[in-house]
Amino acid sequence: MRTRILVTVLAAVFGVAASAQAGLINAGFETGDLSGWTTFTTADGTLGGAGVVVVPFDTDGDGVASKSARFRVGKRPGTPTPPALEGGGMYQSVTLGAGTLAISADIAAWTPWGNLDGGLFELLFDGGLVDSHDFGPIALESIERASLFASFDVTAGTHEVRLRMSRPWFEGDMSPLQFVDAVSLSGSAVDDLSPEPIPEPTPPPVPAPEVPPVPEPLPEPPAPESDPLPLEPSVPVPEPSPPGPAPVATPRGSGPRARAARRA
Ligand SMILES: [Ca+2]
Repeated sequence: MRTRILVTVLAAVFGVAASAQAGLINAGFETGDLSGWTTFTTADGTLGGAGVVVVPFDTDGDGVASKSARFRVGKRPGTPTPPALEGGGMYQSVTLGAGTLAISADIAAWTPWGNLDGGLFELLFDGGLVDSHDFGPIALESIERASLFASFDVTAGTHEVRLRMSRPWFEGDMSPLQFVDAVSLSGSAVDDLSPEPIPEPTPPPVPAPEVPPVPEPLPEPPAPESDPLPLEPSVPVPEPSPPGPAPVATPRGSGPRARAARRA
């Protein structure tokens, strides 16, 4: 019974969350992949020869690695020169209420080689640029970090959040890597769509268990009449035996020598 109620509540919670999509799916890439996101490239851009992967990386610089989306953007090899800003990124749709929306994201660039451009990061909302950061030249074996942030009012409905990264150079094995993590939406536009907390269902009153009548204590069994202690069997005290007849004194010297002596 309890299990069935719990399942119903969970289904209700997730059902509401899934239908409203109030907030980004997999905003911190903790699924280990790009679930919830759709990738794209610019006309002559690439996201990297190895594709986009999710790897542990300290994108926000707090000393702790967290799963982050990793790109290696640039102009796709083989496309005609001169190079333009090329690359790509990812986006997803989100349903919002009317109100204020704040978007933020942690970004970083890293290279073991050094490069003229770590990447231009752009944050777009419904296709419009709302914030950007250009890492520019990046030194040998260095990690550069920044964050994107924008806050504005939105109307109720479905909107698109997009991150675009680009560089003016060809992408190759020695190109710098771009990282994105903790894409976050907050504000009243998100809060208003958050599912109402569902109160715990009141469990039906549990009838008090019938208390079985306490059985009357059984009358104590009458104490058995105590038999008189059996008399100790009388042990006949043996009469002291009467003294025997006094021993007759044997006259000394009853032998032949004595008789001879008395005769002398
Ligand atoms: Ca993460």
